[in-house]
Amino acid sequence: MLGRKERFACFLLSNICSAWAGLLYPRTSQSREVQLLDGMWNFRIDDSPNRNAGFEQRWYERSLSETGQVIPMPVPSSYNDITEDGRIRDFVGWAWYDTEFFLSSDWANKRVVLRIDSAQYNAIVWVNSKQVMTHQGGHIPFQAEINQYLTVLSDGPNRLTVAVNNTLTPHTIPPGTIDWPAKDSPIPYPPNYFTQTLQMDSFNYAGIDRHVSLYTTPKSYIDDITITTNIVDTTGIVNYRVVTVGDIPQGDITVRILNKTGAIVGQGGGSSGTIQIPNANLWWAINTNSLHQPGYLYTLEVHTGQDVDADVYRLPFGIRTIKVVGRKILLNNEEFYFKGVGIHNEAEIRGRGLDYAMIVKDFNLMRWVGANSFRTAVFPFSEEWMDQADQQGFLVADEVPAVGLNSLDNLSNQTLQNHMNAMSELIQRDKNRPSVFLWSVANEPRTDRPESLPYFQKIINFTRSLDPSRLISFMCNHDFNTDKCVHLVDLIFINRYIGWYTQTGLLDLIQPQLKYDLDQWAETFNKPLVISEYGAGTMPEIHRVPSTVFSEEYQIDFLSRYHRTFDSALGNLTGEFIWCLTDFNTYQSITRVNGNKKGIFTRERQPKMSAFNLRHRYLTFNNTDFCIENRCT
Ligand code: GCB
Repeated sequence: MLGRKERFACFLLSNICSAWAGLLYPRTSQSREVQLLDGMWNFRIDDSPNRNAGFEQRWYERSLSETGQVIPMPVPSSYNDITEDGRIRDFVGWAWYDTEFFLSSDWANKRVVLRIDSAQYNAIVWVNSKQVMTHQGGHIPFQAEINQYLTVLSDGPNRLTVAVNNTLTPHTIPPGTIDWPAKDSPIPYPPNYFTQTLQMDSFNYAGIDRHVSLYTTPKSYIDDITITTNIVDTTGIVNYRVVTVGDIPQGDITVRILNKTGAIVGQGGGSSGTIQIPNANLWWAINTNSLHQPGYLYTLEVHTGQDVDADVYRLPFGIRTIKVVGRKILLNNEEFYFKGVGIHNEAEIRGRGLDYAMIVKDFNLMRWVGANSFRTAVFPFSEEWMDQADQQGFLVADEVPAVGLNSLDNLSNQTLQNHMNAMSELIQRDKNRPSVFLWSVANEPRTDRPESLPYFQKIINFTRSLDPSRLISFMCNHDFNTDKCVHLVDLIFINRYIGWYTQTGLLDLIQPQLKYDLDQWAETFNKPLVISEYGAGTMPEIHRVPSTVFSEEYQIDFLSRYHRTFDSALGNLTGEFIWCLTDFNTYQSITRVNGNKKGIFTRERQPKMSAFNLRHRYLTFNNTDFCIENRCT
């Protein structure tokens, strides 16, 4: 059952209520099986002039290979970087995929769910020529029960067809535009020529970039679980709520909490309740306090009965609290400072899509530099990625893809609906993660106009109504005296580029101007203040003494001045997130030489000199005397 606030939110926005169906990660158990459909699929783009041939000719009614020439396409991956064909890299419109699968006859009497963990941006899905689901928005899973479409359960293949469209409009999250040459333009263009303009620097990777899976549940099943936790003295308080579908009497639901060794440490019954765990192991962040074990997870195990038809689901969770007190952030009632990294990642790693090796590599890099937190800029990362944050103990600022809402035209009712939808899906997916301390509703939105206020009031209130237990903010690039919405947030995040986008090359201006800026924010708002981005573009192996922009020395000089200023403002500052962990691909522009180069690691995950600088800072926090040139005073 939905809570009162959630029902009210759904009443206001009836078209987003589907998001309140459960999004539990597919996990095997005594009652559930999972079959991955990842692999080599067939693929073709629809480059017909109106991009509509696939629908006009009903490509979903046959094998894609019968409709024209197909190429092999790995799923998961973004299709853009896979071929040598610039038309595929830069394609805008419907891209078509299909594959075939068999099911074990054991699945005949089970509920079968098809889940796509992310398709960028719009997707339509058919099973055996029948449309089974649609979804708008990348980076978030969507799923549907498909039993009625599986006409050939045991004696033939099933065909799965997916059409994905990466077109962004002024009202999508993120927004963009399609630009056509003026009809009366005297300048010649090829026939049917158009371009897509992005309002973010990241490359608009597209395709099915995370797992596709089938999983089973019993016919009556656990649809959703919500856990919130609290701490009283040394006792962990675990509140749980289980949503079931089908014929499951309340009294049949049992809940157990297991510790890391599998011992039962708490029990409950019914669809909601509170379980107390004396002397609880709390969930702590890594690289923060050596007395605390980072990432301690319990398991909540739910059974819907004892017989063979019962459903069983195991959900990892941590016991922790996160609070704002004045200008401080408290994790488990202890003051916390974010030694953070901003990451622009994952769906764009060489276009490979979800990649377990790269997830582990990037977590190893974060551990190595001594970070304790990161921001998923500027879209939600995969659940496999987020699992590592829970397990290793990184606090996460979890962001929806609302990047580039930089004109008032973007702040329409239609955008708001899409934005709320994206927020509710993200919260539904990540609401049980101890690592997530913050919902970031946007990156650098147009919040410096009075007209923006109602929009941001609505999206922030809506987010709070869905999850009052976490903090809410947006990444702000305006000034303390120009922003009109920052009073709505729980803690203030500011992106700053003094010495890069402004005052380029003028290192001596960084400390006085940044200090003034931080002091003004602190005096104006009695809220925690965090630097959510600061960074300088750096070409690896370009060296200059004295330093100049784009050299490795400039990045060090730039960062050192920021760090000194942060340290001089420590009472006012509750954390810093460097921009960014690794270089990443962007759309082509003359300000980006082969992508965004503000990484402290290259795209190949090798350190620039700055990585050593940050490592030294984070591992010996408060030691500010690390500077490769003696110009940091
Ligand atoms: C920003 C944006 C981020 C960009 C970054 C940059 O302000 O928030 O998405 O990647 O600057 O490096 O330009």
